[in-house]
Amino acid sequence: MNKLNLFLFLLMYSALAFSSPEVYFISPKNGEVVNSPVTIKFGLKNYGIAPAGINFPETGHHHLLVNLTELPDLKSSIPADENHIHFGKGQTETFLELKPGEYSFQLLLGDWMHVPHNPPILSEKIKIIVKD
Ligand SMILES: [Cu+2]
Repeated sequence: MNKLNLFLFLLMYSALAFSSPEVYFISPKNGEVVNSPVTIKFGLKNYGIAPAGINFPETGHHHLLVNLTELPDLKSSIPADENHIHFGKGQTETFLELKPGEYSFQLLLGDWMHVPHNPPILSEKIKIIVKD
């Protein structure tokens, strides 16, 4: 490796090492009024997706938190119920049948055992309205 290549390698490596993971909603957007079924698309930067059960560094799978007032315990497995939806096959989008009303959504990445990372990789909380 010549000096220029070594320099570029170090530059790219440090850019990767210092970019923190980010999880976010591609759609819907905060405040959006939508029809049911609602298409929800998950975005993830600077991190990888792996299905539940696959232990690979710097990966995880999505969890959709619906209408939660408090986050689940970030040190243990994320519960699985209608308010904590797991995407353990590595899905990056879903369709939800929802009754009309206001909903809050938040994304939380979990590791191969469904435990949030440290520090947690958590999206902004968005609110949407499902039309009649
Ligand atoms: Cu999970």
